[in-house]
Amino acid sequence: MNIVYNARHAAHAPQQEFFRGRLVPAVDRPERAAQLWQALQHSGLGTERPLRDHGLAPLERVHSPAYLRFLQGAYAQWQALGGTGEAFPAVWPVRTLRHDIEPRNFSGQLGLYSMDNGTPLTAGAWEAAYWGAQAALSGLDALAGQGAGASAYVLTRPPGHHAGRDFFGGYCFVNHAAVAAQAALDGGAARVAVLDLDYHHGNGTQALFYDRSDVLFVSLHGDPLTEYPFYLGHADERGEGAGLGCNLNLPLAAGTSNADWLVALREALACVSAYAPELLVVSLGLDTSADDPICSFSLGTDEFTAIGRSLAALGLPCLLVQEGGYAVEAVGAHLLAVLGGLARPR
Ligand code: OKP
Ligand code: ZN
Repeated sequence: MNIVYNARHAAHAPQQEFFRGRLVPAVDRPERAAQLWQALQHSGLGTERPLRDHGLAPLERVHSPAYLRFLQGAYAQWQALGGTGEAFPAVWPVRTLRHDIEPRNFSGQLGLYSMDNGTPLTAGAWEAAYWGAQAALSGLDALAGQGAGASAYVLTRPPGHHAGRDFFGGYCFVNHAAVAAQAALDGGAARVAVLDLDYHHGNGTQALFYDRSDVLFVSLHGDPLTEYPFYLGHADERGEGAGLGCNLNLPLAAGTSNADWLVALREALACVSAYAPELLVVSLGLDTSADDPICSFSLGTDEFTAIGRSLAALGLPCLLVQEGGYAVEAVGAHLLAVLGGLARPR
């Protein structure tokens, strides 16, 4: 098991986020990645691989240049206006409003390039997210030449799967899994599958590849009728144009039993297998656990182990990228269960 750790995740240390119109303690805190890293170090499960800088070009294959330019300078703009602490958007160009002109006003830009006010823009958000993408790319490098059963785990935060071509949201700024999937294609792969196991639907990843046949996106998640991100992730989203049939959403009601979750996992894996990708990227959210503070599935050690074992059974090169998982005291054990199942399938 190859492991790449983005230690610069800690540059993004939000204090607060909005929840139901009030500022509450931030959920995506550095402590959760520190716990994951600590668990890994005591596990003997993997070999750390170097974090290499691949520059901006692979990010530009997924995100718009204007968005990346905005993200890099956003906090400095906020400070120049006298802003302190985290910046939060407050106005958005919804239906009937224009997206084709970037406002000169910072609040206008912040709304243009975001999907919610639940994502604190900190001084270090860009640094953490940029190096998260570099970590995912480094994980991909580690897999090169290692053959079919090889796997790599990328430890980073903030998560990435809600970030779209030109917007942040859902704690995400750069879509690390999408950057890695696109880089694999650019490196010569014909087909890449992305399996999103986070509690929340990966709207950013889905949208990035929705009209393409070279990326299969399969996701198990809380039903958007009641769960964030609310506006994408329904079962009738099957892809469009050349991508028709290359998108599979398996929304599950909040409170879904572990048995039903595992049935959905089996369907997702069958879909991945049938697609015969050259690489599987897993958006590994651990916020599906029973003890997660903001989610409503009930997975435990047995189910996390089953995830690892079933991934191993696919026999595909597998790049796991960390997404959510907010039960700070428990996430380490959940991660080790997945990676243990993957390393020791029987
Ligand atoms: C990110 B990932 C709390 C409201 C919910 C969005 C949750 C983002 C989850 N302020 N905020 O998919 O784990
Ligand atoms: Zn999540």
